Amino acid sequence: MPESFVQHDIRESFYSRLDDFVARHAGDAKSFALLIVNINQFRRFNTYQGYRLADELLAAFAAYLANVARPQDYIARIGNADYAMLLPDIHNEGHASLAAIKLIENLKEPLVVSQSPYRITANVGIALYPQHAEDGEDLFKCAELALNDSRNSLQSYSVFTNRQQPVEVYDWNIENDLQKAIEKDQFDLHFQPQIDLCSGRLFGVEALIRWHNGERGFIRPDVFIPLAESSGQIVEITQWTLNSALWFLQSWPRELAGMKVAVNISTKMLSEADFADMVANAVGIYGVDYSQLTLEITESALVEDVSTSFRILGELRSLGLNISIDDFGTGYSSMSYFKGIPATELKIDQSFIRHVLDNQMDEHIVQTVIQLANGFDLTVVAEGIEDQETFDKLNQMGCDIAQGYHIARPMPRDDILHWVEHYRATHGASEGKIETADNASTDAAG
Ligand code: G
Ligand code: G
Ligand code: MN
Repeated sequence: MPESFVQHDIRESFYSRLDDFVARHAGDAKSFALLIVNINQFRRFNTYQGYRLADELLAAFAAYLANVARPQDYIARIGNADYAMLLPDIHNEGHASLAAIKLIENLKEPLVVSQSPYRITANVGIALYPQHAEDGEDLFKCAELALNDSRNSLQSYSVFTNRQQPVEVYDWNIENDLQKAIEKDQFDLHFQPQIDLCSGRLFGVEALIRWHNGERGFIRPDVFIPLAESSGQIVEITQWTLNSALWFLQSWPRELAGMKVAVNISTKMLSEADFADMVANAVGIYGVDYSQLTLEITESALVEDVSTSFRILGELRSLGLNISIDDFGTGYSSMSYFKGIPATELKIDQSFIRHVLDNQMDEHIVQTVIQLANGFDLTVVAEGIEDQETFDKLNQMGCDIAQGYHIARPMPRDDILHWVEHYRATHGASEGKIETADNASTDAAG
């Protein structure tokens, strides 16, 4: 039996094998690599396809690893969706990276499970003996840190570097804590107002998720959303966000009825077959009007898989929902998409708004996007407005809606209700000038 035959080892026997490897390589300047390979979305596969198929997937994956490995490599399953590989005679990072690239590239061919093809992706963390650590336990830690780094940075593999060490978040089982956050209700929505540039009327609010973890304090969504995306937990989080936003909408005081709430929707949700049903169900439960809910999808998500995203968004659009293209200008979408874009709104990315006063190129881009939006009958929103001059400039350029710290920061539910009350009482007299004195309310995570 070649060593690369996959042993469904418990962790302990892997650790002793790792120690053997270290003992065998100690002193004679020979090096080897430890790779930890994690199957993405395995938990979801288990949930949706059932454990029988999941077990077959594991068997197919193990066979796959054995097939790409050399005879002298050792492979073991060390966790639910984790495999470790010990690769002798790997002398440097480049050599180890090549092994990881080979493994990842060949996975582009779908695995056949129960006669059906399944596309599997994996992340790989790499550590080298003796360069990164001189004992098994530390080497294992380095490979785990590299694996986390690869997931956080959305790269398919990562080689351990010292910079991965001090950052606490790498050393943290964030998935576990995310699960607890869902169960223990640690998420909160903050709301940032959007106003009509021309009339000054309140247009709606954007809901932004906040996570307060008891031990680690506030964790930014740009840290945990990508992790939730790769673990599959994004589905539950999106469900939570939609429900909370709709609950908020339904609880508006009567005079605010008709206000819109915008929810950010992760790219990953567009590949959920039942996403449109999920949204329709949630709207049904709260009895709000479809036209009061806006789904914000980043432009880059939209162009990743145009036919799928257009189809799903078209479905949602036909229900009467608003679809906003977020971070517009950063996704390199082709002008030809505009003919069929199932959207109602464009949000010009903050990076263009920031320099609209002092950079002519950005001014041109903003003006072009406004014209484009007008031509296709889309509402155009500028986000990231931080001063009155920018606000005035955008108004003069014909932009419809404004959002940004200059108007107000995202704030908790009770604060936004007060803010809106105050705003409505005063904005009539302010003639397009935004009063900033009263909206000092700060966003805890912002
Ligand atoms: O609030 P700000 O730091 O708050 O948000 C950072 C990023 O996180 C933005 O890109 C924003 O779109 C995204 N984001 C905020 N709330 C949510 C949410 O509920 N779901 C998803 N998918 N992304 C969110
Ligand atoms: O990707 P998306 O457009 O959803 O991101 C919204 C993000 O922009 C949130 O993190 C929100 O807190 C932030 N934001 C909102 N207004 C401003 C602003 O005026 N300036 C800056 N720097 N960030 C802002
Ligand atoms: Mn947004």
